[in-house]
Amino acid sequence: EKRLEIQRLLEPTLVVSSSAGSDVVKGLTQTPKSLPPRYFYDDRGSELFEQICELPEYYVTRTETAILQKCAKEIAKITGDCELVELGSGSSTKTRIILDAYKQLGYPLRYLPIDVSAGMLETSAKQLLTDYPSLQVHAIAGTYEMALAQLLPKQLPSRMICFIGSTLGNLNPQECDVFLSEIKDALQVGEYFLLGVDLQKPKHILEAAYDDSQGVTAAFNLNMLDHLNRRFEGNFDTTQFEHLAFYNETENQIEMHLKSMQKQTVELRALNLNVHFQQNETILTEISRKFDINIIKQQLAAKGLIPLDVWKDANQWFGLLLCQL
Ligand code: AVI
Repeated sequence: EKRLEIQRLLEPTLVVSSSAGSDVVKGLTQTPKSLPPRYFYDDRGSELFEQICELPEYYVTRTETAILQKCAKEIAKITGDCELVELGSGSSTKTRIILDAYKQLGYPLRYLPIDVSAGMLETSAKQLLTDYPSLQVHAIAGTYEMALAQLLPKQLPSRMICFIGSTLGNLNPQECDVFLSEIKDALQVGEYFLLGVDLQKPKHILEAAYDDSQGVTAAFNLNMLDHLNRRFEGNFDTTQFEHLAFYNETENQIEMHLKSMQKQTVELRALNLNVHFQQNETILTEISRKFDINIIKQQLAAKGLIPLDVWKDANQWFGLLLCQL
């Protein structure tokens, strides 16, 4: 019997439909300029993100991993036999901790990873199949909205949607609200939502995490321009842009920008678009919100996603919430 299925909801290369890239046009023609963070994650960007996760300054992955190691078994006991849907699965490294917990309790393993990087999705799915001989994987290459709207009926008694790594922080408050509604709509009553959120902490720790000394985060940020060049026949010159990251204490969010080092015009041929930049003009490429655990609990509860348990590290830098609809 077949243990791996890959469903592709995204066009693999260049623009094919007229709506592809409309978010890029919108972001680059408004003031101030911005780009959707999902354009970080082509195959190269996903690799760079994996490197970020290993950086000494990037405490996020390490902290969440330690929390998962402590509570995964408890999570598996609470949910019982259930299949795991993961949004933004990437390399699925942390997911292994969760899979191990279900395996130890003797539950069958069924995993539905969802990611925009098809390359990363396929590589990690194949690796998982080798390491977990009884695992079934149904991988979906697509955006969260597409994938959540098309989830197949579950094959195990329950289902848990995992959204770990604090990717929720990359959505603005309005997008966050829409996203939580989509989660709610994708779940049936009694099913689970596991959410990892990065919490507020001193500015110098946050700024170091998003502007590391080895320049990996800078390369990750600049790779978005290379990705747009490939995808939309663009001519961004990445040596003419600079990585910028700072903590906005009013909004409780890291902001990452790309700053134009000179006055210049960039063309994206496939989008029929010319973009003018003033010297020092920036493109906002990402916000990374840092949460207050009580506020996020209330927002989840307001959607009917009832927080059952919260786990934190000793520093209270990161929170993991298990919710039930
Ligand atoms: C994926 N996401 C949660 C990361 C973050 O920390 O906001 C993306 C990232 N950007 C720069 N470094 C990491």
